[in-house]
Amino acid sequence: MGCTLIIGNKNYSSWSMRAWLLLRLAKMPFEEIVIPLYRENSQDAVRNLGGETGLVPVLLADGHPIWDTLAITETLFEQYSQIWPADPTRRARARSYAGEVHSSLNPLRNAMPVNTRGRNRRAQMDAAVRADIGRVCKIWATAGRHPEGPWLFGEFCAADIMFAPVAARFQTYVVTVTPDALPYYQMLLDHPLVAEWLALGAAETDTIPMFELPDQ
Ligand SMILES: N[C@@H](CCC(=O)N[C@@H](CS)C(=O)NCC(=O)O)C(=O)O
Repeated sequence: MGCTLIIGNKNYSSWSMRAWLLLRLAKMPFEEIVIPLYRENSQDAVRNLGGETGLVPVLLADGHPIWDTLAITETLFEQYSQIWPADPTRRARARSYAGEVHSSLNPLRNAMPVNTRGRNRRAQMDAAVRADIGRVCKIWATAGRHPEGPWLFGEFCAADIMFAPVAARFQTYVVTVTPDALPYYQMLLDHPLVAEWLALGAAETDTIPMFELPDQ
């Protein structure tokens, strides 16, 4: 499969981060097109490349556009089975986590816009944001229960990737993670592919003012 990945600014785009990590995990060679986000013509530029919603990421697989992260995940799974756990019960649970991240955690997302190189930023913490943080920590605390490895389902897979930008948010906004979730949080930030993406984001010079919240 010939792959081109259309993504946004690495420092600011959580969904781009997930798709990029998925392709790297699948060891799928790909070309990258970066569209700086939140400019007047950003969405048109994405649409012109085949992304029908104007949002990133978009994977062009043999030229055919796939414009949603879960759809990209499932397409890659058809080629690279390690994207999801081999065991069907674990796989269903991993997909449930991924679905949860994809369709929920809105208070957390809104309070903490992704800014991977930001540090000591202040987020507005209300009960809904705290509940989201609690839910994430509860999931992270389950890591390491499988003999195949220390990740959520043993080996590093798409479920872990879904949480990588959440970990980056927690780092930016200095979120206190529960002690039982802390080892997984640190391990996720230190994963070589995650660290590579964060370094690439840190090297970008563009800024998007609405994602630059004040310091603590
Ligand atoms: N449901 C989409 C979400 C995509 C999305 O929200 N992308 C954001 C970047 S992280 C975007 O393109 N924002 C630009 C805009 O809203 O103009 C997916 O799963 O890929």
